[in-house]
Amino acid sequence: MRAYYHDNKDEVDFREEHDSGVAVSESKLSAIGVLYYFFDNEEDVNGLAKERNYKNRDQVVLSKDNFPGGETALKAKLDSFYEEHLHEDEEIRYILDGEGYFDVRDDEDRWIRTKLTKGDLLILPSGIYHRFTLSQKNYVKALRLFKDEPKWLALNRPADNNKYRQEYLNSIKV
Ligand code: KMT
Ligand code: NI
Repeated sequence: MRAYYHDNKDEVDFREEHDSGVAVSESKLSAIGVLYYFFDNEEDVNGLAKERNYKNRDQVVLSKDNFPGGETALKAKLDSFYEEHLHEDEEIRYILDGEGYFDVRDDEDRWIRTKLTKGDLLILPSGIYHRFTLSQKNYVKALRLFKDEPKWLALNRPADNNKYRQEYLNSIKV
């Protein structure tokens, strides 16, 4: 995992690195409720999931070559992941293969880009604004773990009055 401030120049291709050159530490991430782990095996992922009371999961493959519905469907999916949004539950993402970027908003509303590769695991708190994109490798295989039923609901920004958004903001106050 590598984390840094996004250069905010993504008019051309959001799958590029967009590294502003300013690195972001794991402790900065944890201060905004984003937790990072590295696990080289799924057993350890299962352990963490159990500890945090996760009950559901699925596996997602995003790839140009074998996405159901082909490239047009993949493009639509990726566009929706890249729309800034939040979820009402905490979620774990574990990269099994390939790579991708999770962008999360910091406490001053700046984009932090995290580049995740095989073995990287990120916990996103409920209520955080974020977005996802593939890198130029155009391939990721990931586990998505959910506390309860998989909630596909993505609330696009603005969702500022949402209860979980409010709770999130309170949780990161210093
Ligand atoms: C999300 O929450 O935005 C996602 O799960 C994106 C795809 S997971 C590789
Ligand atoms: Ni999301």
